[in-house]
Amino acid sequence: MSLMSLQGKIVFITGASAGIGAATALAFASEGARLLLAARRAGKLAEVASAALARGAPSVHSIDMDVRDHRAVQNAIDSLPAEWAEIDVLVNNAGLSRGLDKLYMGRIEDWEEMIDTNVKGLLYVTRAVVPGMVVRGRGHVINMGSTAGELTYPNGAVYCATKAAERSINDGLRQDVLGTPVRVTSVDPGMVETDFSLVRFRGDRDRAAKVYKGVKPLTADDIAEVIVWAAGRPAHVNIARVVLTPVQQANSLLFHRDG
Ligand code: 8X3
Repeated sequence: MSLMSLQGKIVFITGASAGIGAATALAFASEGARLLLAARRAGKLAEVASAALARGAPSVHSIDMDVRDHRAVQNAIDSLPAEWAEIDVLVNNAGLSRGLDKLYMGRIEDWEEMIDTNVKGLLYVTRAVVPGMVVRGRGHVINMGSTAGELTYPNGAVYCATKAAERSINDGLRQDVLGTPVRVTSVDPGMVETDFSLVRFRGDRDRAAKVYKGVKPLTADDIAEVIVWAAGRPAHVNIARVVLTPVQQANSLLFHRDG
């Protein structure tokens, strides 16, 4: 079995300034990959870039990009310097949740932000990057899904719908690249302790902390390890989907909380 060496590979990660995206950047850096990092927060992204270089990435190129703007996404990919243009691995990580409300009481602007980022943003980046992979005859797209995409939970209909859409897009893309060597993977975590809940509750730390109460959640590093593992499989192996949860979580509705 010949594992895929990640040394010198160009890995493009969206939402790379924090959480799972930042942890994934560092994990690929440890494998000697070259990192193309995109996010909206240039300051935070610069910190991740420095840490990645310290971890062993031979080079890092950062792009200030909002995945919700399809022209900006296409332009960013079209204008990459030649030495960065041949993306080997795309990690479609940018995503967020906003609010936890009954559907009929939800805020329209929260819905737009989630749908524009998690669904349309994923499509825009995929549309801009995958044609080059098909032409080059190599590439791997790794999408961030969620247990929320398998089973809808109360007050989360729109967020869960965006992750159900990710599941459909992931499976559709795999069918549409069939006949090329391009691989397509979805990594679907349950509860992960990042700024996810803080963002969902717009900075309300007490409410965010309650989400993780009595449960030992997954960490961003746990997810990054799985992403790097999927990318490192031999070229003939496609990992279609990985679902991972804390031991204290059975699915998106059922937890065992201590105390
Ligand atoms: C994140 C998992 O259950 O908090 O996608 O929505 S959950």
